[in-house]
Amino acid sequence: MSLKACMIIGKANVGKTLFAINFADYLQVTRLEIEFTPPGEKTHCRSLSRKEALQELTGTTPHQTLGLQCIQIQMPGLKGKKRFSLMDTSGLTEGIPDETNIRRAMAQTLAEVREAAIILHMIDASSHGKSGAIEAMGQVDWQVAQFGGMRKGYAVLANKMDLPEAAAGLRQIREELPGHLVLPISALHKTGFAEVKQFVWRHL
Ligand SMILES: Nc1nc2c(ncn2[C@@H]2O[C@H](COP(=O)(O)OP(=O)(O)OP(=O)(O)O)[C@@H](O)[C@H]2O)c(=O)[nH]1
Ligand SMILES: [Mg+2]
Repeated sequence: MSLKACMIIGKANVGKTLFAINFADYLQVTRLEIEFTPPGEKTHCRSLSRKEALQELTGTTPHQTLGLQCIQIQMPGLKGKKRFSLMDTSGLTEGIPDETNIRRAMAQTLAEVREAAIILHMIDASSHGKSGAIEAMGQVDWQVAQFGGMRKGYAVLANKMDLPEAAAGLRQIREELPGHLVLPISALHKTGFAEVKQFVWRHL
């Protein structure tokens, strides 16, 4: 039986990969055994230290991740351990991207959504609040929320809460997505992780 998947989904550059690496670290994974599945290709495994993973897999340019990257996790809790696969995915864009590789990776991400036991929908709260004026939430985030909201294991992660613009962004996200669980976090500083862990634990 394959492990239940906890999928991290969201637009490019919101911090999905940094979160996956740092959340694994928070859950006491010392070395990352990552299964890489580029779209249309076979899965291959690599073993990386946290430092190597941060250097190689995260970055400031959008679309750094172009495929599925699964980290197997044994989550320690009060009542023993629970195993699951933490699935990092390729970033989504508004509209259909021109580049074939990004298009294929996005299709691969969307195909996985149905299978996932848990969906962590990440939004960059700092860029969400930047405009000052009420800027309508993009179509992509809106649609992910509509789909995700029909299921139990769905939560929004409002990321980059360490940045000054993020407080306004968080308020805006909560206004735009009423009725959804929104957890504020900083993937960089590992804040809000206890709440995310609790949510994941409950839905496995
Ligand atoms: N200040 C701050 N920066 C962050 C945080 N999370 C991510 N970043 C930065 O945002 C950038 C993108 O992070 P990634 O984790 O590569 O983003 P991603 O969502 O995986 O991006 P794609 O793979 O391109 O879709 C990097 O420069 C990170 O250091 C955060 O909580 N706070
Ligand atoms: Mg990434």
